[in-house]
Amino acid sequence: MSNHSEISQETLRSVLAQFALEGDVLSVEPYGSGHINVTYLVVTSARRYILQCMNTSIFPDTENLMRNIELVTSFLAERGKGTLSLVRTHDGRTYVEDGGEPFRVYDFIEDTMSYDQSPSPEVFGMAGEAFGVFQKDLAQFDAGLLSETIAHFHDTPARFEQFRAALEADPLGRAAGVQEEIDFFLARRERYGIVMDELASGALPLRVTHNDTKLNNILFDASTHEPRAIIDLDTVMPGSLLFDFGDCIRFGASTALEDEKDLSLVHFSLELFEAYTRGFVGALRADITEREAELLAFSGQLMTAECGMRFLADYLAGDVYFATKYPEHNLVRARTQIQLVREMEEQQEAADALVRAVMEETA
Ligand code: ADP
Ligand code: GN1
Ligand code: MG
Repeated sequence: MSNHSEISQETLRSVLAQFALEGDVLSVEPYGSGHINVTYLVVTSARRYILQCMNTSIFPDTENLMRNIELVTSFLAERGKGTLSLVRTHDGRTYVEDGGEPFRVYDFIEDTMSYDQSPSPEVFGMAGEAFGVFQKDLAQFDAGLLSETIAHFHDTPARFEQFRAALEADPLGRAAGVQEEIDFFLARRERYGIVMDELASGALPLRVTHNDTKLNNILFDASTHEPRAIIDLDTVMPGSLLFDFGDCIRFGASTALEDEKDLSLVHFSLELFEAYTRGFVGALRADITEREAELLAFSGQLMTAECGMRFLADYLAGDVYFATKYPEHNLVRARTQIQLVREMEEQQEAADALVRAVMEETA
C-alpha cells in the first residue's frame, strides 16, 4: 500500500469484521504522524483500537515481520513491560490480507500522548531512559529468533549508494535544483563507514536494537508524563546501540519539527543532548563499551546525515518511500537534517565532553 492512496471505508470495515473486536465499529479515521504505515483510530461501542495497513513495498515479508512483533511484544509483556498488544482475528491470526494489502490491529494504549518535537529537556531525558531500558530489556532476547525486516537499514554506506543511485537516475529532473544539498552529502562520504566497519570487525558489539527511535515512537502517560510504551516495533533487529542513541538525538535534540521550513528555528540543542544522554547512559551504563561511549556524540551526526540523505534520495526519486503532504516535503526534511548535522559538527567537542562527564559521574 502506498502511503498516498486512500483506502475505502467499505474495505476498512470489512477488514475490521475479521478481527475479534469488542463492541460495534462506530468510526475509523486516519491517525498519527508516522511516515510508513497507514494508521487509523478505530472507535467501537466498547473501546478504541489502532488499525494499520502495513507498507509492503517497505516491509515485503509480512509473515516474518508479524512473527518478530509477536515475539518481541510477548517477551516484553511477560516481563511486565508496557508494550503493544496485538488483537487476533476470529481464527487466531495476527493479520489479514485484503486486496493484497496486509492489516493488523492493536489495542489503543489509552491516556497517552506522543511528541513530534521535544517539549522540554525533562521529557527528552525520560525518552533517553526509556530507550535505554528498552535496549537493556532486549539484551536478554535471543537475536537469532528475529528476521531482518529491512536489510541494511542503518548501513550508512549502503544508504549513500542508494542516494547516489537516485541522483544518477534523477527521474523528475529535480537534482539540478538541489546541488547544494547534494554536495553536502557527497562531501561527507568518508565518515559514513565508521560504525558499520567497526561492527564488522567486532570493535563494536551487535545487539538487539529498535532502530527507529523517534520521539513519537514512545507513548507517554497523559497525566504523569512518564513513558508508558515504546511502539513501532517493525524495525526491531540486530544493530548497534549507536543507531538507537543517534537516531533519537537526530529527532529530539532539535529545537524544531523534523519538517520545519524556517531553518532559523532549527538548532541542535546541547541542553537536549545532555538530558537524553543522562537518561540513556543512566539506564545502560554498565553495558556501554568504551568504544560505544567514544562514538555516542558522533552517532547523532551519523544518523542525522543518514536520514537526511534518505529524505533527499526520496525527493529525487519522486517521493516513493516516506509519506509526504506536499511536493517539497522530503526536501524540507532533508534541509533540517543538513542544518542539524552542521551544528552537531560545530559542537562535536562539547558533546563529546558531555558524554565523558556523564560516563564518569555514573561509573
Ligand atoms: P509508522 O510506522 O507509520 O510510524 P506507528 O506504528 O509509529 O506507524 O504509528 C503511528 C502513530 O500512531 C504513532 O506515532 C502513535 O501516535 C499512534 N499509535 C500507534 N500505535 C498506537 C497504540 N497502540 N496506541 C495508541 N497510539 C498508537
Ligand atoms: C520513518 O515509521 P516512522 O515514521 O516512525 C522511518 C525511519 C526514519 C523516520 C524519519 C521503517 O519512521 O527510519 O528515521 O521515518 N522508518 C522506516 O522521520 O523507514
Ligand atoms: Mg512511527
